[in-house]
Amino acid sequence: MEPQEYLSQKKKKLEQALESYLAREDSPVFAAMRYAVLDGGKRFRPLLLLASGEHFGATEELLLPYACAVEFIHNYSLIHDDLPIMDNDEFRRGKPSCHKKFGEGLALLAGDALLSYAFEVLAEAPYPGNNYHLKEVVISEIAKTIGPGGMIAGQWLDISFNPENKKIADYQETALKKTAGLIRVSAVSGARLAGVSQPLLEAIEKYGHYLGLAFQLRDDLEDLAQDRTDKEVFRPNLARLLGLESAVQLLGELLSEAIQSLKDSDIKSVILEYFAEQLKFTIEK
Ligand code: GRG
Repeated sequence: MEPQEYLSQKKKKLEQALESYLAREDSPVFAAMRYAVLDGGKRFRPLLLLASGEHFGATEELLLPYACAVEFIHNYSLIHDDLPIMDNDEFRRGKPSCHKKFGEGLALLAGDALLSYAFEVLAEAPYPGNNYHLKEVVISEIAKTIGPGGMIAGQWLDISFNPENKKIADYQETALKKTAGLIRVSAVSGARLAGVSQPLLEAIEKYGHYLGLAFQLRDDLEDLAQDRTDKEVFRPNLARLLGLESAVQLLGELLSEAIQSLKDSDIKSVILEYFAEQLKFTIEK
């Protein structure tokens, strides 16, 4: 099956599952959660989790709750990042951001609620065969990736960033923690739930690492190309530091590394390769 067709089928299933989780209550908090999560979003991370897991033989039924949890976590981070006290963005996915629609208090709570709901979904998720331990490891890895040493640390680096004397490594540390971690752990969680061997897990982890770094650099490139970086001059943007052409070159290298990580371990998945191909960036002349 072509990657586009596979991904569009999976996206439909994912949207149904997200809607069903979020239909639980008719409260203001759930309304704000639904507004933020549904009706938009590429679903890059949950689709990656599904594709990685299914490639190694896990079932969609097993993987879907984990995929939804990852998307809830991602949306919590977007709601909080958009708040005036953070990035102060009035729009998200082409519509008013959650706090513009519902007010800051309710948006803050909707973000909190999505985070805790994600862990409720994870706690109640099925586990492969009789291997409960795999589920524990997956939940623990997700928690570490988004916690005080992971995404939260990355967001702090981001909002306290001062570009003076900063090196490429500083930008990459921020990107790694803030953005790449959740992408890496999505790819790894799918494979782990499928019960793959340690060498294959390491290959998927490397693939997710490079894919995640590429994802952030591509976002930086889009900001730079569309001249959206002025207001964020004190937020890290590696593409601005490197300049457009060098950044595009680095992006190509990161994506090649991601694909190479699969090839080195003989992981033949056109779908996983397609995730990398989607992140390619060409300079319009
Ligand atoms: C506030 C705790 C906390 C964390 C925030 C991920 C993050 C950390 C902030 C989001 C802001 C941002 C621009 C991050 C860079 C990563 C990125 C491009 C996120 C947008 O993800 P997409 O493109 O969005 O997958 P969709 O709408 O497709 O889901």
